[in-house]
Amino acid sequence: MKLYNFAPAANALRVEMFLNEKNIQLETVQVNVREDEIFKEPYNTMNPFNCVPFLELDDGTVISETISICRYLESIYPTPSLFGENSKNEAIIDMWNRRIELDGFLPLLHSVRNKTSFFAGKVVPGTRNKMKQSPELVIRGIEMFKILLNRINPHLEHNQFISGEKFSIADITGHFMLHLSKILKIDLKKEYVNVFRWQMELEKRTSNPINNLM
Ligand SMILES: N[C@@H](CCC(=O)N[C@@H](CS)C(=O)NCC(=O)O)C(=O)O
Repeated sequence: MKLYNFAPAANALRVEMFLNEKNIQLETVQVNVREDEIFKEPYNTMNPFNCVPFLELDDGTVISETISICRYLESIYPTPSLFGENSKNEAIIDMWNRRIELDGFLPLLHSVRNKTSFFAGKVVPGTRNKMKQSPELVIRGIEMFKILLNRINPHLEHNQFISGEKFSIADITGHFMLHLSKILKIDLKKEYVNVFRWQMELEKRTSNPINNLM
């Protein structure tokens, strides 16, 4: 099994944090998406969605999508469990992961891609075209994130982690959502104290791969 990744990319780092939490070592190939290697062969054929991360199994099957890769690895390396240990926990963790990913991580990802000049010509992940960056999408992404913040801030007053007492895949998604909010210079400390406390806790984890990038 081989993981195709690119260390600085947010989704690549999500998988890396998952591997660190489980202490899994995988053979990894760095695909430099910044230099468009992802559009060259064999990568273009392996993942025609032209994104990292993706996982190649020994029989040649390719699995892409961050959460799908992590789910597959969880089934092979079940402990510590990051997707839940029983039907109820699994559903609750999945619920939180979806809320964080759909209502926070993705809106902010689009804010960053529509704002930073680095992403001009690449506003949709895995594409190179003339689609224009849209300042309205930057604002909309931040507004959507704030709706989520207003919902999770009270929840985090009584819950150490987003899905309860145990760290899970939903916290990994949350960590990278909050990382994107830092890139956009959104201040959480004053208005969203519980989210800020959660952010500090996630940043301190030894599995946090962002610590190794600095
Ligand atoms: N839906 C995919 C998205 C993956 C994705 O957006 N990957 C980005 C890096 S964070 C990428 O490879 N972008 C390549 C590019 O736009 O050039 C997932 O969840 O894994």
